[in-house]
Amino acid sequence: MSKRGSFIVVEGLDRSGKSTQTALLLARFEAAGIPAKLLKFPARTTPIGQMIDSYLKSHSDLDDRAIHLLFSANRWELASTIEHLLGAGTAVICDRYAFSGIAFSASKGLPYEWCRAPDVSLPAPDLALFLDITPEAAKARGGYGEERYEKEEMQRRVGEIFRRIGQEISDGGGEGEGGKWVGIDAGGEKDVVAREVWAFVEPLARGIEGPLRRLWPDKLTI
Ligand code: Z5A
Ligand code: MG
Repeated sequence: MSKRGSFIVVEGLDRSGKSTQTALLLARFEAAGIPAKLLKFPARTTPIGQMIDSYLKSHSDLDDRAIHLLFSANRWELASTIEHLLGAGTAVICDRYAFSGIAFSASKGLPYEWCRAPDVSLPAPDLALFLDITPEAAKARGGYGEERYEKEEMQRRVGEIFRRIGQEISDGGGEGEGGKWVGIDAGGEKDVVAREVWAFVEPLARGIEGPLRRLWPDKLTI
């Protein structure tokens, strides 16, 4: 039976190096001759993504719940693309995913369970890598940008919720909760972090035999 592609998600705080590391990871796949596609959330070019982009740049205002649902809808509009790519044997690398959705909205005060609900049943990554960095070290990388959420106090709360998500996934053994969650020290040099990322990804890189799982299927009740 031919293998499906592996689904790798990279999460982390602002300036932790997600975009840097996902680009390096894509290059690793390409160098190894393994088909791979890099996606980024929010995907700002779709119609929903454009609304999100406008909100993040403070060109428009939205209710906290409305923007949360748009972030989730932005993932759902690409869910079938992810499935098709994986089914065709292409690895999918995501720069942020549903875990960012929960972490950022819950840190604004929305209930955690409510934040998770719209992402229940999305394609689950086989591996989620959390790039861990102190807000101080992140700030030293050129400071936060001008977009919403790019404030130190917000980033601290976001970090706490990411850790809760990771703990729950690890406590559940990863089964059905979206594969394995791994924290990586992202404070080192780019190539040092890249080597550590590859050490976790390499065993999955050439594909996976099991079926694609869904995020939090036990939360799906009829
Ligand atoms: N958001 C949400 O609320 N709900 C959701 O569902 C989703 C997202 C999906 C925009 O996301 C906002 O959307 C984000 C979360 C929210 N808000 N915040 N904050 P985004 O992904 O577009 O966010 P961003 O602003 O583009 O993040 P970022 O700044 O791109 O961070 P990064 O990708 O982790 O970092 P980087 O671009 O790779 O690196 C940043 C700088 O550090 C750059 O100059 C690098 O050259 C440098 N760098 C990278 N690695 C290193 C190392 N190892 N050493 C030294 N310097 C380094
Ligand atoms: Mg980025």
